[in-house]
Amino acid sequence: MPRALITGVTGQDGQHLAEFLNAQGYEVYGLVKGQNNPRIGAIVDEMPWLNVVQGDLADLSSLVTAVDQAQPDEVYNLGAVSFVAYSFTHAELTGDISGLGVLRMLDAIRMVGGMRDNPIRFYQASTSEMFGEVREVPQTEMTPFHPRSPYGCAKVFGHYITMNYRESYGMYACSGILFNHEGPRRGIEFVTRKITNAVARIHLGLQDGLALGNLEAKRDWGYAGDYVKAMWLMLQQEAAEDFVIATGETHSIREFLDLAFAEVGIDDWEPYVTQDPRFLRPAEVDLLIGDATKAKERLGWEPEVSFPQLVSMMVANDLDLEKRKMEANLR
Ligand code: NAP
Ligand code: F7E
Repeated sequence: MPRALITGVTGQDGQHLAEFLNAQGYEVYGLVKGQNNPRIGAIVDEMPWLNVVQGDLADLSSLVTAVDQAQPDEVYNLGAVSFVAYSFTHAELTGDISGLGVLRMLDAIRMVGGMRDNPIRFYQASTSEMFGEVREVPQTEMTPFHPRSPYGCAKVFGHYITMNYRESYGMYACSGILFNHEGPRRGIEFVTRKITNAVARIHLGLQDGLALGNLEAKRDWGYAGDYVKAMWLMLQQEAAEDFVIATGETHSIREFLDLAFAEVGIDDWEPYVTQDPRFLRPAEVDLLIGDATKAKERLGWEPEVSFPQLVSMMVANDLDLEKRKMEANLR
């Protein structure tokens, strides 16, 4: 039975990946930080087969212990401070966890893996945010980086240190440069889920409106369930390489609003949406669109969920959740 260790298992991708690997027959270990992390209960209820190990990307010794306990064949480093807006106000923390945390995990793997016959394979969660102020359209594995946030800068470090450990020590270490991917498990702080949650609540009479920042930004949005399969495929290749994972389509926040409000029969969302400068960023990433040709040709990977299907799935999920909360309150 192959064994995998996932950092960031309480996050959106960590949950999808844990389920995917469990279905593939893996023994799955999930790294959870914090003395009394409130999210442990929820994931253990949902995934009783998950082996929880303690560890923090800020603490090398805890990572060594976790890797030693799990003895994984594959490590997926998904743990990060991942909210771009938050990274501007918590730049040092972001650099420490999303940047140096990658180095610590690579070192933990070298220390524990160095004592084994079969090497540990490593996946790093790189991001389209590294392209930032884009130098070409669409973006490929060869597009130069120009990050626009402390988060993007930290991820560039993580990306290059992964490449450096591959080149220096012959490690099977690779990065997936993933464009935005969403779904019902997306955190409420991200714009897609913020919108679908608000649409559901407005429809049910629980909320009057929605305050957003820059409506003109464009993103290449895919479905998280499709993207975790690409992470796994990257670790099944003969040699470690980096891949862009994207849909190849880009849509503005306005287009997302069009589709989300249409799901509850509202054609004109303007009366419900206000623009609030609090949600603008000191520097913005205006346009992202990825070219995943390499992943299609070499990994045989294709996204399956379309943009309209993604929006529809997220609104339906939030309607269901909010209705269940209302029913529970009436009981
Ligand atoms: P997420 O939902 O924000 O999850 C982040 C995870 O990191 C959480 O489980 C969190 O645990 C964990 N974490 C935070 N600080 C930690 C620390 N000090 N030690 C150990 N774990 C820590 O993010 P996601 O959307 O699933 O994304 C997964 C990864 O892919 C992240 O690295 C993200 O930067 C990257 N990425 C995401 C996207 C996207 O569109 N989703 C695109 C490209 C790259 P707690 O909940 O306990 O804090
Ligand atoms: O913002 C604009 C905002 O926070 C998307 C992370 O997973 O994907 C994610 O980063 C866009 C930006 O995601 C609001 O200014 C407008 O232009 O949903 P987001 P993100 O910044 O693209 C990348 C690939 C990652 O790697 C990250 O970890 O939407 N926007 N109004 C808003 N954004 C938010 N959050 N809230 C608003 O009210």
